[in-house]
Amino acid sequence: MYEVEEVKTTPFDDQKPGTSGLRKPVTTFQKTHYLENFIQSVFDTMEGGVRGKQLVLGGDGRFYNKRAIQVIIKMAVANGVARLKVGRGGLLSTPATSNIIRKYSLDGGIILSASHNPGGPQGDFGVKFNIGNGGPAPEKVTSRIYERSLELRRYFIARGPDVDIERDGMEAMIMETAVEVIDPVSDYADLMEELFDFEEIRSLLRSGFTIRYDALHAVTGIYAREIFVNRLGAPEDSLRNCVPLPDFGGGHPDPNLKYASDLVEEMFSDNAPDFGAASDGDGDRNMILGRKFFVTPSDSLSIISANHDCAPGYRKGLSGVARSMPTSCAVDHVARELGIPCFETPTGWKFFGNLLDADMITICGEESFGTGSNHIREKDGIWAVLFWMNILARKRQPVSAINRSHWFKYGRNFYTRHDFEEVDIESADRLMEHLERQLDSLSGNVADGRKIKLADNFCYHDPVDGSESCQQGIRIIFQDGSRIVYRLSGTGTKGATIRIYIEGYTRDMERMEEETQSFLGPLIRLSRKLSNIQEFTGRSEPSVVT
Ligand code: VG1
Ligand code: CO
Repeated sequence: MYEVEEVKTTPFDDQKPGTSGLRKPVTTFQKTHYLENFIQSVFDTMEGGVRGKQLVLGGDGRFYNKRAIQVIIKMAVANGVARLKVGRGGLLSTPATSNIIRKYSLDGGIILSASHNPGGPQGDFGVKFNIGNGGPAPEKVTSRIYERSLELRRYFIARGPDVDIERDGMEAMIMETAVEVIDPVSDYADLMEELFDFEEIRSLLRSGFTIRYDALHAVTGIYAREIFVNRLGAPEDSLRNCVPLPDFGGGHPDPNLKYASDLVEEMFSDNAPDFGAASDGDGDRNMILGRKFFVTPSDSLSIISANHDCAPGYRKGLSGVARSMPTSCAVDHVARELGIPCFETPTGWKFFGNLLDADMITICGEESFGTGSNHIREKDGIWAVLFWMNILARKRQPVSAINRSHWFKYGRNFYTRHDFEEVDIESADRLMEHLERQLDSLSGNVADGRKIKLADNFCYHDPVDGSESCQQGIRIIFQDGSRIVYRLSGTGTKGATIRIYIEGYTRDMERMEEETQSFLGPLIRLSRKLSNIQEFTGRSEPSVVT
């Protein structure tokens, strides 16, 4: 019924994976051979060859997901993959995929997602490749894939009928490949039950504690229903937008103050629930809200780390923690108190992989609404939500009270990120060069009355494999602990996005409750001045402030 065809193709020159996989407009992926070329490049560069390997395949359900799933199944068959597990309906969140790879000792996985980017025919699509530890392919692997894509002249695909992926339990032997359709939720939900005290959370919910979870019409809807409603007993109306849609209902599936505005509005209203949360397209990001209270992702990482012993899975203690460089230094204070190391890595989850594998860290996170631990090798939205619920079930205090007492103990790291999106690429490059040129003169100098301790372009030396990743962002660190960081996004698909991260620290009780943008006002103005952003880009204000 199926026949392998070798298809002649010509290479594309733009298949270089960014911060998190290959991300392009859907229309690019729809070009003849585009998806196929990239997948064949992934297969061709797998260590020891792809023949006989066991892989998992799923996606966040966005437009083109189902089409791409069929293409990849047929390419896996043609390339002699031994076993391919496919999420039912083509669905699998990024964290669930990571778990499947680890639980079943697979060789890797393919996740079809452009994460928080909008979907639909005019939206974005993406392909992420994860390796045998369950984590995103490290740079040495993604560069191999890219190099291969530049010389690819043929790919293999099986011609034959589409595979029915709508029923789990289905298993078919297609040529030499066992194609198995799996329930995308149950293994993941089981893992969560091992890590957190579900009984305690159930009792919190029974006590009248109310929650609202917004899946933003993306993949976590199916996980949220099983975990929060079926297993934890939360009422049905705890769920918002929990049916995955190919266009995410027209929105950005990005859990932040701008794109999850309906949830934010509800959480800041007078009859707000006690706890609110949201996740992104592929389920690896999270936003945590209390009644009339927003927890910054950097604070969330710090609070989870400080309260790790609330969750049964972490009572043995933490071996260390890590944060991406632009993430606020809040967790550093917790690490110091716990007497454990704190690592600083470049942006992107792939940089945590080695530290997790070597058990040098247990919990890690990024300012971009990503938190996770050694339970898998991806950031994990629902995990973070459950961690918070477990802390709340233990402490029986409002989210705001937990966050405030954390500030009183460790001091507060005020933090904001200003994104200038869809900027002309050349102007963005020129702005970065302009900053780079100033670095020497800034170091040791004073800007706006603040002494600069260090100004550099961040270079990471991986302590596990000795690899070096430089040019990871310009950072200006002041004597008083404040920081300004500049970098260009590696996930956008339209022009360039300049991200400016601004952080200030205080232990002054009088200033703890100040509004973030006003506390950081002088630093924000300085960040604009040093970069000359208005002149380079013509923009005076950012498009997104988080
Ligand atoms: C952004 C975030 C980064 C995150 C990455 C992938 O990258 O800043 O922290 O790891 O997205 O997240 P960039 O290069 O645009 O700043 V996801 O949820 O897309 O897998
Ligand atoms: Co994501």
